[in-house]
Amino acid sequence: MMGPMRRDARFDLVALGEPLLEFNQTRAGEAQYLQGFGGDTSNCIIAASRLGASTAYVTRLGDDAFGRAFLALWQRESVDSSGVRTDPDAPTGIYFVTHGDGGHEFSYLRAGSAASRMSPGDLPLDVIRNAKVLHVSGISQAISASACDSVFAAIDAARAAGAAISYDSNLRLKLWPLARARAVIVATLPLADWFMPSLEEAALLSGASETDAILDWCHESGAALVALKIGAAGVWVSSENVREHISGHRVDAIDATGAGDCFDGAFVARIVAGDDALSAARYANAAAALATTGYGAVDPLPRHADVAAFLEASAK
Ligand code: KDG
Repeated sequence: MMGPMRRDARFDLVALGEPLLEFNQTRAGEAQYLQGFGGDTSNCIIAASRLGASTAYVTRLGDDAFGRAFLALWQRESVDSSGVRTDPDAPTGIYFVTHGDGGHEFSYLRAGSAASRMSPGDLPLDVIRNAKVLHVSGISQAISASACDSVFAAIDAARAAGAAISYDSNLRLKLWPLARARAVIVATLPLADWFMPSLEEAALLSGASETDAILDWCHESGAALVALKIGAAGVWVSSENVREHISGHRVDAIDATGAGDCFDGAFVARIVAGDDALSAARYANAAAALATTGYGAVDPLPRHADVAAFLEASAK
């Protein structure tokens, strides 16, 4: 347990999921890997914290060097970890990122990890109920049945305490088959205030290929506000009243790992700061572009001054 527990104020954002130690290939085809940090919800919470939100993370770590490295990381990044449990009997998960013609690919060593042993009975409800926004993902739900149950229990507790829910489907077909993923994700959509899938995964989930049909499917499935992330081409924002495309920014992209998570954290940080959905998405779109300009999921996550300067320069 590290980091001060804020009892005086609610956390802007609490995220729940699995952190993974990252080994990121430095050059396609070569066997050199840079060690970093990943895990979609951990990336998201660090992005939000760097951009000025007050944050906390909920997970289970192994009682190992990698788990301790994460606790130190969150402390450096001002992410409260009083809701992080240590599991003496299971390891912290890891993943490798390799790069090829088709972009980046993830290979996991996470089966049986500490985070996959999360269960509704040992959730830190005090932290979850203290959130203005709870962020969860399809990966948090895919890693095990008890983690999936934990996500739904956390959503219930957060909503009952008045929190908004932010949700990224982050579809990983290495973790669960499409039919099960779709069933769980569709059950989650009506509970979420903001749904932030990538175009590729929303196409797979919906079975549609046109953007409008994909967005319609999201709303028909219960999503109130959708930010559909389309990589270098930017993002679509869609709700009952709005359907607008925000163009991508031209940057020298090195590694897109974690860019979608950065979008999520930036979007929520700006909404909590008072932006409307379109302004928050414009900001998050810029933050996510900057996140692609360095290696790894966490290192290149920008700070507010970086995003503000980038937005100002791109407005000229
Ligand atoms: O979005 C980036 C994440 O996918 C990466 O950090 C690893 O969380 C991860 C996963 O399970 O794919």
